[in-house]
Amino acid sequence: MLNLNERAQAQFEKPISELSNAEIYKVLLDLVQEKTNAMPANQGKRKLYYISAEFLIGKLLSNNLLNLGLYDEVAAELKANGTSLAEVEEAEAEPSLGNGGLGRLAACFLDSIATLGLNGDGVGLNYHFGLFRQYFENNEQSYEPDEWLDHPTWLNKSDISYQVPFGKFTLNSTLYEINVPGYNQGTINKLRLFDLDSVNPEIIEEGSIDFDKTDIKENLTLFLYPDDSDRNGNLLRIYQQYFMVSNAAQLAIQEAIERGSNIHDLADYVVIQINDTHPTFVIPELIRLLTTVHGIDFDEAVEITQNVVAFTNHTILAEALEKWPLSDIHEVVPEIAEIIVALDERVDAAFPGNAAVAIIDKRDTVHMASIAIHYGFSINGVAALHTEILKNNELNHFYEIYPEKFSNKTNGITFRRWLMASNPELSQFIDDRIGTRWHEDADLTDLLAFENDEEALLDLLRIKENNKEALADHLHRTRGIVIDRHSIIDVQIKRIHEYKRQQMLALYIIYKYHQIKAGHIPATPITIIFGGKAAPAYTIAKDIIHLILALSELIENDLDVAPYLKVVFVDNYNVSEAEYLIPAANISEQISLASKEASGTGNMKFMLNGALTIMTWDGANVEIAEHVGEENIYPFGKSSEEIVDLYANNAYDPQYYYKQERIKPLVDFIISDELAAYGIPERLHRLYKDITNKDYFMALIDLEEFIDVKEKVYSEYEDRLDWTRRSLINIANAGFFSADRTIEEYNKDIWHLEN
Ligand code: GPU
Repeated sequence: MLNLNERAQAQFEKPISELSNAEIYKVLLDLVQEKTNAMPANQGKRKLYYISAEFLIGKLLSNNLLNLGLYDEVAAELKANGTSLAEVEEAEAEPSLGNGGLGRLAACFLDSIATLGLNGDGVGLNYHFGLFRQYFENNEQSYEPDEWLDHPTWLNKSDISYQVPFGKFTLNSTLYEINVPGYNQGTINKLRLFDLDSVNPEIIEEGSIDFDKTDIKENLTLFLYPDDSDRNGNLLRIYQQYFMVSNAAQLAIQEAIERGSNIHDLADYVVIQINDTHPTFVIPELIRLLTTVHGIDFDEAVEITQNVVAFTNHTILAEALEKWPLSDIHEVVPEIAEIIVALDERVDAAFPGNAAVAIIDKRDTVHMASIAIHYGFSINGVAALHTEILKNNELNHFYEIYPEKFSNKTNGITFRRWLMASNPELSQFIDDRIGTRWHEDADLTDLLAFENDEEALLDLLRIKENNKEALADHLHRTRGIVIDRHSIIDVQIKRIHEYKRQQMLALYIIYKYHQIKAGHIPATPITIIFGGKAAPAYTIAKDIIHLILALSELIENDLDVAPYLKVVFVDNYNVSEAEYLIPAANISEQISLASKEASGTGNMKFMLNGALTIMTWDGANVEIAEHVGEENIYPFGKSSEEIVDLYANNAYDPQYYYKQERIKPLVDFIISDELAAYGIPERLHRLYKDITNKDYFMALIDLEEFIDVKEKVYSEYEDRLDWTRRSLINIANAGFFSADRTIEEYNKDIWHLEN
């Protein structure tokens, strides 16, 4: 017995039934912290440091209770006292430490690393306000600081602190830690977040997320990805990155020495995985520490570092492959700039004339991925197709030199959060049919035996209906949004970016709107839900949000259409919103331009929760299709080879597609008078011009096929039992996409941690 009432009395002098959600949350937070603080850390000679600019961990209460085996008991005690975990969790603030798939992947990985009993911690920064809190005003995206630290958190302040020597001053760090208990493991790892005491929220301008970018001592850990569209923004990002990795490197070396390393053998004690290029400065920083603090000569320091660092690439988008002017790095940390110059000279000597693999280019720009590939021992992509594109196209020049460094690690998701905690009814359905072994091995294929079991299918259908009901209640309670709980729930949730093609779905909405106007009424009403943030400096992405919000309002006000079609844009989309949306979805939109989405992980979460996927041949969608079979998924669109060729030959012409009979009216509608009543002409005209003249991410190229496949999907939804049968097949084949499988592969091929 946990005796929550005794704890409530001791803490608040009241029984549970008289406490607010925030008070009950505090009782449970303290209970879990007591337990995990007392648990031993995973052990092992070699330790992994997973360094990442983001950790999108989500709320932790349910997940921690689940992993500690306390979930059912707490749920029962709360129920006996007239409340529930879902209600209590409303009082928990979601940590604002991440932004997208890369950050969520890091969070799933921490859960799996702990669950597999491996010795590995996450290392990052403790952002006080995260990216930003998104809200909508006049159908536009607006910003406010996300004040998650104002609420009780899972952070433990440690007594670990390091000095980080920038060129012009030195800063002292403070380390905060969050316990990461594995599922049924009895041990913990940690997420270690560095901060500094001098950070000052007062410098943020009232009612905005703007602040003085030059005031490093006060701004360093205020925000994740501060605007870098000017030089001061660039410098701030370099300050942040160096602060993160200098702390991480000092921590890793100190702990290795404590475990017995003599530094020469550091690689036997430490492996560092860098999550994309943001932590790449850890390479010159290790070399700096080894040479200046630990007395190792330069050549050996390079060799040691090379055996410690491994790199994961998450994108082929040029804009996301980080490059910094050497002069900026020199301004922030001259010593690191000098080491980079020395590393570049070695590359030059080894591969004379091979400009494609240079670290510093002719314009004195430093290519971070080049440092990571030359001076790390491993580079991996995040889905099979993505890794092939890296090897054959994007990073081909490196692949030619170092074929042995390349490997694929298809992403995965933790089933603890994305099924057991967020969809307890489905989880119970599975337990009742195939037992609980899948909790350990993620193998759900025994469910296939129920493919034609009508009772099971009806049960599954009922669970989806319940989750839709819960979503409808949630949207109503939190935002006053009313959706038809019996409508088809069709969802696209992810960062807003042209390559993900939210604008293509918006064009389909225009198509459907006109169809309904013309009297083609859908058999079942349709609710299309978007969620996601646009980078504040990304104008077209903000224009796309505006288009969708304007369309949503137009349709809402059109009494001919509103009963059959609703468009919802969920503001401030985050992990907690995803936990409502994904279990409720019938349709998963995975419609990126082929070759551009490195993997996707939302696609896996929808599949696991029984949504059917509309997909392009991109990222991990390709592997999802292989696992579920093409009868159980809806592919469309050009192949990645075709797209790669079009770019190589500069051969895409949006005008050609724009002029097609079915497409032109849809695109023209963006600048119609009807829509203008809800829109801002400047934004809509800019978007129209972009789509018709540039359309860099080719929204028009697949649009006709997309319309056809969407019509097919909606019509096939009408056979509920067959739809649910295919939903079951999707769930049954999701096992491959468990992050435990991914982490086992990382460990076997890259990390070699014992357990
Ligand atoms: N991704 Br690079 C991000 O979320 N942020 C980034 O800065 C970069 C990549 C995503 C990819 O877009 C997505 O395809 C992938 O599934 C995810 O990383 C995790 O690998």
